[in-house]
Amino acid sequence: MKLKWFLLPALLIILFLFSQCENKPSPLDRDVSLVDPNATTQTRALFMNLDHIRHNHTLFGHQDALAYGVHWRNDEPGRSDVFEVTGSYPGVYGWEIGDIELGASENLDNVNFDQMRGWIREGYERGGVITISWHMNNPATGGDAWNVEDDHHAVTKILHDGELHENFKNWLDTFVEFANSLVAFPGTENEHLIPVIFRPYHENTGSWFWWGADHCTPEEYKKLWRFTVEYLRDEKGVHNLLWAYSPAGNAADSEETYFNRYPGDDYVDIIGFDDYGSVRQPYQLERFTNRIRTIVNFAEARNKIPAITETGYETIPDPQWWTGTLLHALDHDSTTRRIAYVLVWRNSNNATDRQNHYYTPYPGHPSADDFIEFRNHPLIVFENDLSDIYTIP
Ligand code: BMA
Repeated sequence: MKLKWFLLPALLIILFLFSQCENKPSPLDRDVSLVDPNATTQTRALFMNLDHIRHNHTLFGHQDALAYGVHWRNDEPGRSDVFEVTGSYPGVYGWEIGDIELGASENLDNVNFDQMRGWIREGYERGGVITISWHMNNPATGGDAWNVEDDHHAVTKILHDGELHENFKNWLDTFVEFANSLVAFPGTENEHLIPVIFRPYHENTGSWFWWGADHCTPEEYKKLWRFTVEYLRDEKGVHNLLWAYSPAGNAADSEETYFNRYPGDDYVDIIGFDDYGSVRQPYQLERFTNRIRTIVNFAEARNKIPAITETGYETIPDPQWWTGTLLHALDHDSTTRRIAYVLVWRNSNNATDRQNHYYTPYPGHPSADDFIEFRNHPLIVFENDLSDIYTIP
């Protein structure tokens, strides 16, 4: 059949419109400016997708989820208290590398680093998000992260004292090696480094860690953070990190406290806070919701991602805590609903570790039913609900 002459322009217009459709940028394909302009594709995708998902959902995270639970430890692959209660793993996995700087084979909670690497890969390959904290030992005293008596000005020393500075760089190198060893789908075409939300020097507005408020000036803290970013990113070429700043809860009560020690927009991707105080009895829920709102606003004003980087109610003595307190706050209003994720702390093993130090239920725990209800709420996302967040659409 011959094309009628008057159909030709229409055909050209249709072809033109099609070509425009193909070139139209996806809503996620915007210019995000990360701490690391050379971040890997998956790291960039993680940021963009979290930033997208958070408008409708909040991811749920658990520290050390795959390593041990209240009544089991290390022995059975696939176990997780969260999974055993809800039928899904958490959407976010928190891991802790304290003691890696000593060359130890296990972290300060006796989690073996080789196994941790395996669990990180397992959670990531199922589509979960990985975040790492570091209770680094005190580099000036050799004591642990909480060793702050007789102030030793560790931050000043590692920044300015030649020998300690070199030692500190060696400590950072242990993390460089670990970050570079987090490889997904090894040996396949899709082999790549696992993106990590890295959360060093946390709760810095309190004074219980050597990097805390009473032990260094705001300028020294910022210098420490920026040095760490620049050393890892520029000197060591680590490009699979998003950087999370997570001061203690009360820092989220005012702009002045939050930003007093903030290292700067060029050095932070995730704007977080750790809050245990306001989510346990006597509840201070208004304060907690205000803090979430404040963090969301701080993050959105800077094109960052807001998160509750740590929270929880130890042993969850309130059987309705998940929906009555946590969900109540997360789902409070259109602003609180835009927080990207919430991570609760670890389920310490009762027999071999600290007793009564756990933050999610295990099967049979009085808050288990309420935890299932929390998990089923449309706002809340566990690993089963996650679609691919490591591809830029
Ligand atoms: C703390 C407690 C400690 C633990 C540390 C690092 O909050 O859980 O028992 O050693 O975190 O994971």
